[in-house]
Amino acid sequence: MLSEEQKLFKRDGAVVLRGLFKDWIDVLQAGIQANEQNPGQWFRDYTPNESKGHFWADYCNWQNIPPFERFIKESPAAEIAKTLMQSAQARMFHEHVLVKGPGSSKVTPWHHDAPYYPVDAKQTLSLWVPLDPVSRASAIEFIAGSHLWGKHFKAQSFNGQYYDHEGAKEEILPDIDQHREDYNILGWDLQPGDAIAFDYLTIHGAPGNLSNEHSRRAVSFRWLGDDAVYVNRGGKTSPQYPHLAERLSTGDALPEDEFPIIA
Ligand SMILES: O=C(O)CCC(=O)C(=O)O
Repeated sequence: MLSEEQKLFKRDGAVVLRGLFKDWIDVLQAGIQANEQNPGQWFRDYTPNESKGHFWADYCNWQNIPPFERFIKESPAAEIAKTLMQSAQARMFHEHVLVKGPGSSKVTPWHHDAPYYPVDAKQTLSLWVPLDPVSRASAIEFIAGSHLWGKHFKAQSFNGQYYDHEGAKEEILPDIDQHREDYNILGWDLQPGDAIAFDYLTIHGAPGNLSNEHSRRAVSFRWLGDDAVYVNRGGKTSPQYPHLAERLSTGDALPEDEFPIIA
């Protein structure tokens, strides 16, 4: 099962999974609603000055949001992550809610996630699960094969600020939008029930939400494989986990209570 998807995930660093989460849409919608009603400490509105079409995000709340906890522990997500990562186990890193309201013009800039995470692993997978139909024009996009470039581009927030990591000499990401024809850019029309699996090193970005009728709600569930360890990046990370920096050093195993092995 999933052998074709496994090949594409390995080759392209991103693959679409069709219809595997149809039974989980109501659960995840309830999770987003609960998150919005009771935001966590890292809640961000990226569009505070907009009167409409807000882009908000929050993360690391799944242990306080029962529908997210249910999805993580009971849906096929962990087994799928394990299979695609070709890992003996799948560990939960965190969930990330990303909601663009109807007509939101806020673009998610091109980036890859690994440089700002306080973890290191060869086997990594984010499962981006949309809860609304997403047209190709509004779709999150991926640069095929960019996870194999051997690059760690300088970490940048969704607002364009660079992270200041001690001793880091990372390159700046090239201007992809000016040279789209130079890249193999992947993106898909999506329906609720579909998902996209991608590697933490795969470069990705998303346009605004071109639909004026509905939001573009998504939850990205971040998974880690067998070799995952903690990394102190010598500066702020995203997520931040300040308590981990106090008790862990680079190369230490991740604490099981906070980052449990699910499958
Ligand atoms: O949903 C988006 O706009 C971006 C998602 C993303 O960057 C991620 O899941 O890592």
